[in-house]
Amino acid sequence: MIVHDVPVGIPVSDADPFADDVLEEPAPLQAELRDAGPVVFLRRYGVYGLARYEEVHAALTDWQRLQSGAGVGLSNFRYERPWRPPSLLLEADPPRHDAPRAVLSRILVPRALRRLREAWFADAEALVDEVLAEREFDAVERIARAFPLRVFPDAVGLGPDGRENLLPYGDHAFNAFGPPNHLVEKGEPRVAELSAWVNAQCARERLAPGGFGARIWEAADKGDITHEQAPLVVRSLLTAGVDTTVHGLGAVLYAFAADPGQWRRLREDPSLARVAFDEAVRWQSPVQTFFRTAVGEVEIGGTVIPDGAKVLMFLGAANRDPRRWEDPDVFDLSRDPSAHVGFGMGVHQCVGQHVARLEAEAVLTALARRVERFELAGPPRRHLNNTLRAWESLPMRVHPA
Ligand code: HEM
Ligand code: OVM
Repeated sequence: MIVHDVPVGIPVSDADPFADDVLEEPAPLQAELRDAGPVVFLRRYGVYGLARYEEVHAALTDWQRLQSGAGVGLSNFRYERPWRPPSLLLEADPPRHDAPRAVLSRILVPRALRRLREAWFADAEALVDEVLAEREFDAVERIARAFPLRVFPDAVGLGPDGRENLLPYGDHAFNAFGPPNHLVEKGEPRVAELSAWVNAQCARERLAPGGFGARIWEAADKGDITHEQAPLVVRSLLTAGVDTTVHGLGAVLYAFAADPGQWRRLREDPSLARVAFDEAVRWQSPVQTFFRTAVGEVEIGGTVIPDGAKVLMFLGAANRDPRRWEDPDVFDLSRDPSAHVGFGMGVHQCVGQHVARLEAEAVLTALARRVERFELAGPPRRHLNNTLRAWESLPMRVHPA
């Protein structure tokens, strides 16, 4: 273990937030870090951790002093070469961030998604019919993975071949924000092959007319972004748009399986579907952490963070901070979860959140119509990732309505 010099006067932790046992169950460390103080030095990695809602929220909205351009993982692009050319959105700061961001947000705003709604609701109904024929199935495989893979690649305009590469590529990208541990090593043998496939799909000729991808290229024709930028903006969709929604759906399905009373409420009032999804995103935080890099000396909660230091924001801990949330560990449809930081906050706040919500609404609405109750039919298993909170398997038994 590398031990970094410790700054004076601030709480220090030797814990490893990326160790398997912490990834398996992060709650105890999150509570410890929140209670230790507004800023905690994580000696193993030499980074400054924020686990309270107030500080995480403030950090997310302070792009001037906490940059994303040096990477939003542990790796500091000021000193280390990124594993792939940096994202023009996630890993860029204003003003360079702004044009790619404006293009994607216009393509992914709710009114632009309206024409997908009917088709996605019909797809969800069809998928629910298929699984209901079985009574017992793995909800990760048959719903959480199956639905996004059924609708999202078509919406982007991808061809039929190679779609099985999307999840492994995203999984590695999210692992790569963490330290170079065994989870990153596990992904490395396939990085070249997966990256080559993803990069090839970003070319104009590969993207069907009318899809998100083609619209990005049209924005380049209009001069909103350059033609050199277009493929990297498409790459953002392919990197960030699949694993996140899969694990978001896994989170909400698990929540309802574990609490039949909440499922009854959703069935009584299916218009709660979106609140339910956001509450699940708060409660499980499919994206658990992101980093920033200090620009100059940055004071947070009385601690001066030196220029170039990495700051680790625990979104999952902030989303369960009892200083902000009443009974934070309870999944509760009667709360207003809308201020959660599970999609981030500020200029980088998830540009795909309306896509994620539409997918979830389609799935939950179809299930609410046809499923009286579901329950776990066996022990659920976690999928470990340095950044994502995920299920590998959710054995489910359903009782049709
Ligand atoms: C940004 C989470 C779904 C595309 C973010 C950020 C978070 C996040 C926390 C902020 C990053 C930061 O502040 O550094 C999630 C979760 C999702 C989800 C929990 C599902 C439940 C999606 C989808 C797409 C997408 C479906 C694409 C259609 C992006 C992109 C960014 C982003 C491109 C970068 C935005 C920017 O830097 O301006 N997401 N996301 N996400 N997300 Fe999502
Ligand atoms: C990107 C991106 C955005 C959000 C999350 C993410 C792998 C990637 O723009 O490539 O995770």
